[in-house]
Amino acid sequence: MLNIAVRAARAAGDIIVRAMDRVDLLNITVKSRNDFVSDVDRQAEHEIVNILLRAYPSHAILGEEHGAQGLAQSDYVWVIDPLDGTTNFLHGFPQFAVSIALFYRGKVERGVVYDPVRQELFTAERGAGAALNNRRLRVTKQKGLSGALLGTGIPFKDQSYLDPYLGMLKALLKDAAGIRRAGSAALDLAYVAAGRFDGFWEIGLQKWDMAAGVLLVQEAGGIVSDLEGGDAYFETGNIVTANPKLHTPMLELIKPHLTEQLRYRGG
Ligand code: 2AM
Ligand code: CA
Repeated sequence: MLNIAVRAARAAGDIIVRAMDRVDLLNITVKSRNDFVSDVDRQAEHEIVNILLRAYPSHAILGEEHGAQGLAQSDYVWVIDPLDGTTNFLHGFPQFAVSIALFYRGKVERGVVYDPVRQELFTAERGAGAALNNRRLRVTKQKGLSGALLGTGIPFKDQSYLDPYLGMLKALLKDAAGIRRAGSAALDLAYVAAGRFDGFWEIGLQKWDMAAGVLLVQEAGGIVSDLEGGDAYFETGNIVTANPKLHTPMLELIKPHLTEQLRYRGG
């Protein structure tokens, strides 16, 4: 199943790369405020869905552009972001990726994040580790925030998150060596798995932005949680992730800035 996911991710990557130098000719639709989708997102997802369903006709699909299909009929669900970092892509800023995850009975079992510009293929299989171009990945051993390089995403959609977010940013900035906002959550998570980032946090993500990256981090020995340290990151869309030594210090600095809206109220 990982091989099929890799084949689909590479095929989507080819479509994206071919379109890179003619972005100005693309048909771009605004889905909602600051949310863009292009023909490339749609074509790439179409290709991924075709490859997956040809191999596994009974599996369900949840895609950023495609929507949900067959969720009630199958224990297997493919969660797809055909182009994570669409805004970057549309600006020719070379930081975007294809993200494909396979859930079995609600748990992520396989994950692929593919950066078609650098041709970096990040793969993870539950219990079998994470890899970059077939080389085993491990999170960093960075102990505290001092000297740490963190990734983040700035809330772009729901402005009510902005003030609490800026409080967190300020608190984490004080000690960290640096904070980067690169624009693709899937790649940010892959970078935590690869030890390029010591940690990463973001508010307001979708399941398809995170699913494959979450498994990459976990299989590389990292910790993934929601803003309160619980495991409701898919439900809330809010995620804090780091190596095991840095995760708690990050949560401690985030906690004072939580608002009611940012707390998990589900069961
Ligand atoms: P996307 O490009 O696939 O939408 C950037 O902060 C991260 O948030 C990216 O992974 C981006 O994925 C995701 N994201 C989700 N919703 C978004 C939106 N409405 N606008 C911009 N980025 C969004
Ligand atoms: Ca996305």
